[in-house]
Amino acid sequence: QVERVELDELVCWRVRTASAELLVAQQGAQVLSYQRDGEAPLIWLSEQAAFRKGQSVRGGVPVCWPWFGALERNPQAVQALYQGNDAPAHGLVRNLDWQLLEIDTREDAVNLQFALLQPENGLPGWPHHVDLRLHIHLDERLHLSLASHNHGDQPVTVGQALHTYLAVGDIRQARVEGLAGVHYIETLQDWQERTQHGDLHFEAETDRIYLDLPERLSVFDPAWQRRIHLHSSGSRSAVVWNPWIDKSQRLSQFASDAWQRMLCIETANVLGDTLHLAPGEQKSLAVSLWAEPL
Ligand code: TA6
Repeated sequence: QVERVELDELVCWRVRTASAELLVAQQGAQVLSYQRDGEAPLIWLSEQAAFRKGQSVRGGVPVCWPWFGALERNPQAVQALYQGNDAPAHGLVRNLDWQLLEIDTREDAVNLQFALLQPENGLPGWPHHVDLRLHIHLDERLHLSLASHNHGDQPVTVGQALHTYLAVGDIRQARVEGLAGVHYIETLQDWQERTQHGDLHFEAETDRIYLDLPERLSVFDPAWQRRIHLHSSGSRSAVVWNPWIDKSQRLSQFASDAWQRMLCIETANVLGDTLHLAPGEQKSLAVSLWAEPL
């Protein structure tokens, strides 16, 4: 079933199925946590998470839209649509109050539909009429789908990402599989373009944008004796991020050793893979997440 709960300043919804629990904040339609009974959590939430209006909660799946990261790192077509002054990191919608439009519960599945129905004149500094909906479908997997619907009379170009914080037993033992041969942008080395050789393992801060991705990736998580699977659609790019020690201590809501237990794999439309919507057009960015024991 679905229950409304308040965590500090935020209205949240706790979802129970026969075998799993999910927590989502109405602010930003941000999934906060997800765990199947008897298993390790799949989605990571910071032990120091703060639930404040207007502030992104550290962890879960923040929605980055209508740009990813720093606006000036986005293609010109994305930058041109914003006329505001200070462009916040990761766009304009993750700290806004969305609406829960629909709850549909069945014995072993739940559907939630959140929406950010913008006024005709769009968002502050972003005067374009595009409606956003986040569809959460929970069965034996977690399915997230972000639909953008252009109700304006002009085409728009959007950068976006489902900024998924996965929980892992120990990042130093983890491996991301499925990236061999894939090109990526090394954002920590002047955004140089490189090619991935073999599985990705972690021994320092990692912040890479992978391009021309396959639809399926997996995370070998031996510390928790499992493999996490991600199956995306509507996306050919993804950001892989772990802050490691120093960066995590410069970020909000990050306990000193928490970097060891999280890994962001962010299903995205960024750089050459940005989203183009003609007037009237709707497109979705989606990812399905599940884990299997080794
Ligand atoms: O997705 C990686 C990233 O862009 C990192 O560079 C870091 O900034 C992270 O997102 C978190 O950003 P936030 O604004 O949520 O603290």
